[in-house]
Amino acid sequence: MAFLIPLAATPWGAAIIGGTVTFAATKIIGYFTKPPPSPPPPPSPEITQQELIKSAREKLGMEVEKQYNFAVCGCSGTGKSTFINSVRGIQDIAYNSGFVYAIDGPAPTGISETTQAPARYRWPNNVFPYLTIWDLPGGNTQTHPAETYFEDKVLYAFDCLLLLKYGRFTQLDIDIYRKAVKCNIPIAIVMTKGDVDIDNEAKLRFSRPFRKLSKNECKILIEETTRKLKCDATNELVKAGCPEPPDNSMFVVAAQSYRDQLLALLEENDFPPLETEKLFEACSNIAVYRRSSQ
Ligand SMILES: Nc1nc2c(ncn2[C@@H]2O[C@H](COP(=O)(O)OP(=O)(O)O)[C@@H](O)[C@H]2O)c(=O)[nH]1
Ligand SMILES: [Mg+2]
Repeated sequence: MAFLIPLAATPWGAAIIGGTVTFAATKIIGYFTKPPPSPPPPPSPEITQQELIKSAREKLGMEVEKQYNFAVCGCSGTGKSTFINSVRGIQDIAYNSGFVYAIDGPAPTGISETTQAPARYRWPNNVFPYLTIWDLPGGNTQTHPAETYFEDKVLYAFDCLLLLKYGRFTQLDIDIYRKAVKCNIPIAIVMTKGDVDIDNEAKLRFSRPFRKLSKNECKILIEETTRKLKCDATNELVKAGCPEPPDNSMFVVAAQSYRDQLLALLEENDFPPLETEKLFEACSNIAVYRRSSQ
């Protein structure tokens, strides 16, 4: 698990393939209870580790020596804020003028992207005291220009990028992917709202919604739709001239179902969380592995 960079681009790919970073899910809870042993490695020979630390601090107020940091990026409406709430077991709240930000509180959904700044969140009850997850604004706007997005948001200083996608990749998504691969920054391609795609597919193929299918029909439909979504994403990236993403760097998720499962609200006939937990495990594995193996 956790091979989030095409192997040709990583000097430590072989070690990962050897299985040294495949940990049991239950161990993740122990990962982020200690500060990282070292800062993230520099992304290129032109940027030193000290410069990385300084840029992260100056541009985002991000202390990379004290915390692991995951970035959730992708264009507006892909479900970034919902995902960030869901993995922390927090209910969504619609943005309104009375909203008060709290680091362990909800990321508001439906916020106007043009006014949004990168926002950091932690887990409630200090579950992961040394992990911060960042809600990044969608780019390609006057405030967040696409050309310099990767550098402006210091994406090379994060432990892992989660590139959320619903529908087609935007040019900015493709640029982020390309730069992440070039700089050896772990990047996961996350296809959100899997429940919507799979339900649509159920109606198309069976003229019935997903919840009306048999267990076996559900299983087959999930497998085939997941495969198709990953195949489409791969084709899009390759067509755009990017390296082919490894299969285990792509995840189809249903974040709201994952939250329901965490909160013991998921019922037998509800839509399953798909690969949400697998994604979180993979990001955690790679983050800890990179910081420990310098
Ligand atoms: N069905 C479904 N809808 C989702 C899911 N995740 C997000 N959404 C919906 O997608 C819309 C945009 O979500 P939001 O988190 O605000 O997107 P953001 O702009 O990327 O932060 C909201 O109406 C969410 O309720 C999901 O897993 N399944
Ligand atoms: Mg949002």
